[in-house]
Amino acid sequence: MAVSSLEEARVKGLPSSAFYIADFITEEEEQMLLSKIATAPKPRWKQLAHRRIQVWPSDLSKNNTLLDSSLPNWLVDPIISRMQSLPISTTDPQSHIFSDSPHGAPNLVLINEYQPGEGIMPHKDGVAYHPVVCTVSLGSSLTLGIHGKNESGSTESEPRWRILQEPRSLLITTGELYTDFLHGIAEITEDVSLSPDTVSNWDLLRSPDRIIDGRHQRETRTSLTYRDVLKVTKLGSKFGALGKR
Ligand SMILES: O=C(O)CCC(=O)C(=O)O
Repeated sequence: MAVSSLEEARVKGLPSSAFYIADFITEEEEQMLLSKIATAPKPRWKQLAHRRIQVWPSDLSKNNTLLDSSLPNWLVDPIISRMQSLPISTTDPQSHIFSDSPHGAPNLVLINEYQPGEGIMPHKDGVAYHPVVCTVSLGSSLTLGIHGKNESGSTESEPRWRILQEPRSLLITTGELYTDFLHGIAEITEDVSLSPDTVSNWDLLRSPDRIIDGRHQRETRTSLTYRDVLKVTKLGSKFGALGKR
């Protein structure tokens, strides 16, 4: 990780705020994570129409509540520890991206796996979470589209901005980008028309030279999205209350 504060990783030209760090994890760490994901028990995978997912430590209940439980170590170290050691600005070395979140750290990890041609419709992440999303990408690059709404209130079909997420990178979205805009991944096998003019984080990429004629052919891409769920319930406290009757 070559930056000493998030400020150095800010994606310019976007609504506030996005940060992109190309080499957030090493190749060995990427392989470790891919192998943990691949060897997770089969029922962990949920097959959706256009991707498959794992949710750690568990799905949210209907009212957006997480059952209190720790994340496995391989999802904490190195990723969460590294996020927490990265100051937002060097003038305040104690502050990090989850300093102001209710639990001071993410407590939910959603793992998405996309084959070429798969994606996710433009959406907002909603009110269940503190408005910070940290996404670590594994395996392949693809672009995340940032969409606005048109005058009639419907989602714009074409993204206003695109962010290229390389393997081993960290992308953080927060603020207006979280609350006012939608994000999605187009269901295509190749990202095209990639250039400094069309990719918001071009100057922060590790390997812009791997994009030939503005094109990038997708391979299997896995993402780990880290969030802090606002409502957490302890099962133990419920049993405790019953026990006292
Ligand atoms: O895979 C990604 O980078 C995006 C995932 C996403 O938008 C979501 O989980 O809500």
